[in-house]
Amino acid sequence: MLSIKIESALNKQIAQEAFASYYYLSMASWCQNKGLDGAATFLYKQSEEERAHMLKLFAYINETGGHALAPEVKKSPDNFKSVVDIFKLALKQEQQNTKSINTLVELCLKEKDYSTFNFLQWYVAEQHEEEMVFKNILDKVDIIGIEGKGLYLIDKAIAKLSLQVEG
Ligand code: OFO
Repeated sequence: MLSIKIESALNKQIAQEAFASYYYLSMASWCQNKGLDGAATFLYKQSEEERAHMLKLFAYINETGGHALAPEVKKSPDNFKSVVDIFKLALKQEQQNTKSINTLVELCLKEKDYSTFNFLQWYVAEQHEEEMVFKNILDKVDIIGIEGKGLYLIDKAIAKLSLQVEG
């Protein structure tokens, strides 16, 4: 049985995952508009994954005696400076979500809710994985650069990544 405190913290996390899903959707759409199909495919997939993370929370809360609530989602920006800017913002978004998950984990320990603590370990691992993927993309951007054919090559490399990433 979830305590009110943990239930409400998990519902806040639902809003975080929903925001991440819409944020990536907005980034994907921008990339598609610019003809960056590899980055668009990757980000659409990432958006789906964030939605799946949100639904996993819905299931857990409702299975544990709580009530999962559909969140109010803050508006995502529609425009971005560049694809590099997008991946920098995406990494920042992941780092913020890692902080949010860590705060939740700490709360579970404080409240002695070991079941939710255990449930959240999946998210801890997932955040590690996602931060790594976005850092990896930014490293590629640093190495290849976006001049000349660089942007095309980076888009191709990101397209390849979207075939590998599961979450
Ligand atoms: Fe939900 O995994 Fe990233 O944010």
